[in-house]
Amino acid sequence: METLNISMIGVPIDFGQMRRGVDMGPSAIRYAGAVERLEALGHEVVDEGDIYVPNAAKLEVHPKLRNLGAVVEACTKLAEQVATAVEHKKFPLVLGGDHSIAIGTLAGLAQHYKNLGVIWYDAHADMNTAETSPSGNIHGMPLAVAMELGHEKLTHIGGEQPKIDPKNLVIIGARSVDEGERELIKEKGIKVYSMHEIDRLGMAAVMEDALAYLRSREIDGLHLSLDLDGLDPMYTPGVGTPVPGGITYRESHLAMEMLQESNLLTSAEFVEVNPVLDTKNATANVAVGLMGSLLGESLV
Ligand code: 4U7
Ligand code: MN
Ligand code: MN
Ligand code: MN
Repeated sequence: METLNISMIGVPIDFGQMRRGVDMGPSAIRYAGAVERLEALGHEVVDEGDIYVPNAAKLEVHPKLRNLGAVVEACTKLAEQVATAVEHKKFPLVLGGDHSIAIGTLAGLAQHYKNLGVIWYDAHADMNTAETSPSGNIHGMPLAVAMELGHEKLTHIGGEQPKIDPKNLVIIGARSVDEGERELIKEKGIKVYSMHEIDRLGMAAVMEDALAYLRSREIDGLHLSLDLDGLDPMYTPGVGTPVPGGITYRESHLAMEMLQESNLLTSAEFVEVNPVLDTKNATANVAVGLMGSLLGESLV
């Protein structure tokens, strides 16, 4: 296994949605032993601390994009820090915070990777715009933004160009997809392995297929964006938008192990951990276990 120089970046933001507490996600993940777990695998880990998140009440508000100003400011800083990490040959490991932070992560990665692959492990498709969103919550919009759809203040973070090619995107675990998102998936030809495919084919076949697909796209980097609500809430109860019928704990470890074996992975983020909604920090503990499998732990 290749050992990495990991740059761990926390983003304590809860402004991309309405339930407070997900801003404590980075602390909860650190408390669950993320740094020690990865160092034990031989990786060099530099915990860069947290990105500054301004007080949303003092910044621009928008009727259909909740806390727009604060999300833009935090994501702009995150994009810069991720880009710097990649420049220095480091592996960015971003800790959320709600999923709006992926706008910054993808904008940062796009500075370097010109044909980035993305695995979006999530119950949701996160592809709404202000026009299609039922909630106005930006954590439901990062993939649309990365495809240059949505408010310019968001799409122009890290430059005006689209940050990902929809054909390089694979969504795994979807089971709550809005009408506008469904249309976009069809229109852009996005590869989705919903719970239906996971049930029918099994996670091993899904991951094999997903990785073969991404290889065929000749990607120059691969980012994993893992929303803890991708798993069933029985394993990860500390999330803001739980959806039953999700991916199991073992299936998730297998997916991470297969990603490690692929040798394709160049960055990752773990988001939506809300310890306030949790019991005994269960969700952060699962997140750290998955990080372990993703970055080289094996059972024997
Ligand atoms: B998450 C939702 F309507 N689609 O847009 C929306 F169901 O980052 C949920 O995946 C979004 O947790 C969930 O508000 C965003 C809703
Ligand atoms: Mn989700
Ligand atoms: Mn534009
Ligand atoms: Mn999400």
